[in-house]
Amino acid sequence: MAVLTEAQTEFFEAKIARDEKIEPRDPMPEGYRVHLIRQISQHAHSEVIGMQPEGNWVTRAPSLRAKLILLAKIQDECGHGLYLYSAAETLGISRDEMLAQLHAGKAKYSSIFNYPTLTWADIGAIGWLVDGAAIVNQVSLQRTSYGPYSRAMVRICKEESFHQRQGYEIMAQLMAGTRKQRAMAQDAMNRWWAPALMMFGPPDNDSPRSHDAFNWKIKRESNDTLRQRFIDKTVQQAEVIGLTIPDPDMKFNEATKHYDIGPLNWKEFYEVIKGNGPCNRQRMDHHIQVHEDGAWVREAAQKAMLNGHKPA
Ligand code: BYC
Repeated sequence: MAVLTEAQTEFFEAKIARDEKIEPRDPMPEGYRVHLIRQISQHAHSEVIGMQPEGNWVTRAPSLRAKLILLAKIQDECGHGLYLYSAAETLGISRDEMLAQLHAGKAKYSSIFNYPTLTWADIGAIGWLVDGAAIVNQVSLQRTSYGPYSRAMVRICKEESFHQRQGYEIMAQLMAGTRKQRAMAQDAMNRWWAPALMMFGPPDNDSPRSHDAFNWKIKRESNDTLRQRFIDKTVQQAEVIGLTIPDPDMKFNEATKHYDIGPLNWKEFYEVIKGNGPCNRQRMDHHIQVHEDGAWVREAAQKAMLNGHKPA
């Protein structure tokens, strides 16, 4: 780990002050590099682990059209993981190291993917609420200070907006259906609403990483600001299709022009990110198993590369 010279520190700070992107070969403080590796690798792991709850419904999608769209969405998530692992690799960590950290429980992934997908409506709720929340966070991250991360976000956001509409379409179709279908959609809404709000991270007064993240312009808006933006957008979308927000305390605040919500269960959030959510064990076991099963593919690909074969 090289300590920056005074001139290098000045160069880095001047670029940050001018809102210019930091690029892989630029001098950067060690803390900045480590902070980014943590966040980008956790973001990548989230995309990849996020394929599991959706994959649960590929064979049971209610039509060929729904199945094709779901498959395309899951493939997109895999692609997002790849852009993000590549962005993190520019900071001097290998993909193997990132995966080892995930498997050892040292790297987190988004809390949201530790909840089960019990019905087809959950696929709608994930697309609409989870991808919807991800977009709000990621649009903000397009302005992050690290060039490769920022550019990955631009590309990812374009695809996420299609995902969000895919989910909303499923919810709208169910809400236009039978009493049983409407109940199924509402049940999914009831189970996914609070976990989706907690995706934005802990409240601002309990967010230890935010201070550095703001100084280095990695984070451009706070957890609570983004959470509120998502709430304001989503309440109206729910109303249009007749879904009820599962929060008896929620009300529109005339003074602030925002929706106020009731308390969230942060104890549950911390349990989930500690590994004690409903599906943590299942998600990690599956990831490790598939990684081990795929070892021969990685070995064969590496040997082929060493023998001079270029990927197609
Ligand atoms: N889940 O100080 P804080 C998708 C951790 S996937 C788990 O506020 P920060 C999709 C946090 O890491 C989209 N852990 O941290 C894919 C920290 O612990 P460590 C995923 C969380 O970094 C498939 C501690 O709590 N998006 O779209 O300033 C299908 C304190 O938090 C969570 C991203 O990853 C959480 N929800 O802010 C469908 C976005 N929240 O690391 C959809 C990129 C907090 O110190 N990440 N923690 O051990 C970020 O924007 C920020 O890292 C966060 C947290 C806003 C999440």
